[in-house]
Amino acid sequence: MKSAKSIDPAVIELLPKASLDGVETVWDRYEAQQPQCGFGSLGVCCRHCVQGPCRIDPFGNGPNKGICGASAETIVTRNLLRQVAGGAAAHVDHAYEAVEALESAAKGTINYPIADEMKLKQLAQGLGIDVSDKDKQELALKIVEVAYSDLANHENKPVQWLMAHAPRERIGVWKNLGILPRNPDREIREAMHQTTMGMDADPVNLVLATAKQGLVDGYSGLKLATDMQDILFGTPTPVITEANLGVLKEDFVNLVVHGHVPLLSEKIVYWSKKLQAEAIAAGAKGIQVAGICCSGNEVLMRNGIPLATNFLAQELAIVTGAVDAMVVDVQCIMPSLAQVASCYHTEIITTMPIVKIPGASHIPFTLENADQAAQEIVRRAITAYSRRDKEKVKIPNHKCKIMAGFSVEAIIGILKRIDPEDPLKPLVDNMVKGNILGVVGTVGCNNIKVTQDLIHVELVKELVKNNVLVVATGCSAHALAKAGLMNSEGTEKYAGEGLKTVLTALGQAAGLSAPLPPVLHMGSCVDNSRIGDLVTAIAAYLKTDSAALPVAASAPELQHEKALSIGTWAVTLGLTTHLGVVPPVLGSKMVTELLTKGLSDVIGGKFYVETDPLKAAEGLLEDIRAKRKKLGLPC
Ligand code: BF8
Ligand code: SF4
Repeated sequence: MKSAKSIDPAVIELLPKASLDGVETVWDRYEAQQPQCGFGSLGVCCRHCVQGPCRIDPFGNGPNKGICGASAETIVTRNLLRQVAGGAAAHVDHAYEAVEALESAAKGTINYPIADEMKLKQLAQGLGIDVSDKDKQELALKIVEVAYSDLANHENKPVQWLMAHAPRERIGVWKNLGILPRNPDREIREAMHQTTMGMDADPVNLVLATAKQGLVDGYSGLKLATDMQDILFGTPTPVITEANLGVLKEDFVNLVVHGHVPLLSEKIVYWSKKLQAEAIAAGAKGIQVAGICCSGNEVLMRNGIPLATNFLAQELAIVTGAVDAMVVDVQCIMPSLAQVASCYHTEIITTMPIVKIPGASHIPFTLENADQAAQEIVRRAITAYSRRDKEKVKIPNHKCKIMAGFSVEAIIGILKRIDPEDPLKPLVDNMVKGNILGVVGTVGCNNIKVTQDLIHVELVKELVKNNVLVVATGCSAHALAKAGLMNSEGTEKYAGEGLKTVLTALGQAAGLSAPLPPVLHMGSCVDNSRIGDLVTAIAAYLKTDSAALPVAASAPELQHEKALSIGTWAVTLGLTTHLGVVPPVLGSKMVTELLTKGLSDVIGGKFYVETDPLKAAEGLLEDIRAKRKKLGLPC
C-alpha cells in the first residue's frame, strides 16, 4: 500500500472535506478493491471466449495453459495488443470527429472557423497537394479527402498521414518489420480479430502487431487529431495563466470543462464570455471557465484558460462546492462524478451519444447545434450558481503561475528570433555542446496505485537538474504545472546551469525578461504528436535516425489504454520509454524481456519499467548519455 494519496496540496486539503461531506472518492474505492486480482495484475487471465475465464498459475504449481492451450506468453501478449488497440481506437475516433468538423466547416454547414491557414497550407504541401489557386475551403476539403481515403483504403498502401509525417529512417525500419499500418480502422479491427479465441498464439507476432497499433495511434490518432484541431482553432502560441483548484473563484460562476475533444469546449469558452452579463444578473461577478484533463489542456493551449486539476482529482473539484457545472465529452471521465455531484449543487452534463452517466444531465452536442448546446450549458451553470450553498464552499488557496502553449511552431518561432535562417541550429548546437543533455517527453496520466503527481514531479526535477529539457503533455503536464515547473521561477529553482543558460537566452529571445520554464507544456495527449514532430524535425536536421537521438519518453503514472498506445508509438520511434507503473505483462518472463530488452534490437526503442522516480531518472540519464556517446558528443 502506498504511503500518501497525493503531493498536491489542494488534494490534501480537500480529502478530509470529502469525508466530512460523506463523499466517496477514487481513493476509497481503491482501498475497497484490495487486494486486487493477482492474475489480472500479471496479465495471465483470459476471457476471450466463454469457456474461460482461464488463468495461468504464475508460480508454476497450477495450470500453465488455458483450456484451449494458450500459454502465459500468448495470453499476456493478446491482452496487451487489445489494450493498445483500445487506446488507438479512442484516438482515431477522436481524430475522425475532428476531420468531420473540418469537412463541415469547409463546406460552411457548421459555425466553426478555419483559423490557421498557414498550417493548412503547410500540411497540404506535405501531403503533396497543389496549393496554388485554392482558397482555404478548397484546401481544407483536399486535406479531408486524404484523411478519409486513409480510412477507406482497401489496398495494402500504408497510411498516408504516416508516410507524410514520420521520420524517413523509421519508415524503412517499420517496413522491414512488416508493421506499416494501412487503413487505421482495418488495423484496429484486425487486432480484435487476431486476439479472438483460436487465433494468433505467437508472442513475437503479437508484439509486432502491438507495435503496429502504436503507429496507428501515432499517425491516424494523435497526429491527425492535432493537425485538424490546429487548423480549426489555431496553433497554440505561448500563454500565461495558473494551475490548480485555487483558480476557481468564490464569487464567479465556475464552469469546468472535462474530457478531450475541443469541439465543445472551444464553444463553451466562447459563450461563457458572451453570456457574462447573464451571470452578473444572477448575482455573480462573471463566469470562470477552468479545465480538467485534456479538454483543460486544449483550452489552455489556445485560449489561456486556467487548469483546474488532473485525472485523479476530478471528483475533488466538485468537493470544493464551488463548481456550478462540469461538462464532459469523452474519455477519462469517472462515472462516479454524478454521485459526488449529488452531494452538492453541481450539475454534471454529459454531451456525447457514447458517454452517458446515470444521474447526470444530458445535453446532446452535435457540430450543427454546437452554439445552442454551449449556450444551454453555460446557462445551466448560471442557474446552478444560484443554488450554490455557501456553507459548503472551500476553494483551496493553491495555484501556480504557468506558461503554456508551446507548439512546435511556437518553439520554432522563438528560436527564429535567435537564428531567423536556421532556427533549429541554436537548439541543436546546445544539445551538441551539452548545455541541453537531452530531451525527455513526459506524458500520460495519474494512477491511483501511486501517490498522485509524485513520480511526475520527482522524476522531472531530477532530469532538469541534470540539464535535460522536459516537454510534457496530458495529466503529466498538469502535475508539473501544479508543482511550479512551468514558470520562470521553476527554471531558477530547478534547472541545471547549462539548461538555465539556454532557457534564459530563449526567454530573452521571446521578449520575456525571464527564462522560459524548464518544462514546456506541449498540450493534450493527442498533442504528443507535437513531441513526435519535434523529434522528427531534429532527426531530419541532423540527418539521423530518431532512435539515435538523446531523447527519451516517460509515462510516469500511466493508467489509460491510450497511454499504453502512446508509449508503444514512442517505442516505435526508437525511444526508450519509461513506465512508472508496472503494466500487466509480468506473468510472462519471456514477454517482459522482449518488451524491455529484445525489442530494442529490432526497433531501436524499448520499455523501461521503474517505479522509483529517482532511479528512473538515473536510468533515463544513462540512456541519454549512452546515445550521446554513440554520437560522439560530450556526456
Ligand atoms: O488523454 S493523461 S488520465 S486525461 S489518458 Fe486521461 Fe491519462 Fe490524463 Fe488526457 Ni491522456
Ligand atoms: Fe481460455 Fe483459451 Fe478461451 Fe482464453 S481463449 S478463455 S485461454 S479457452
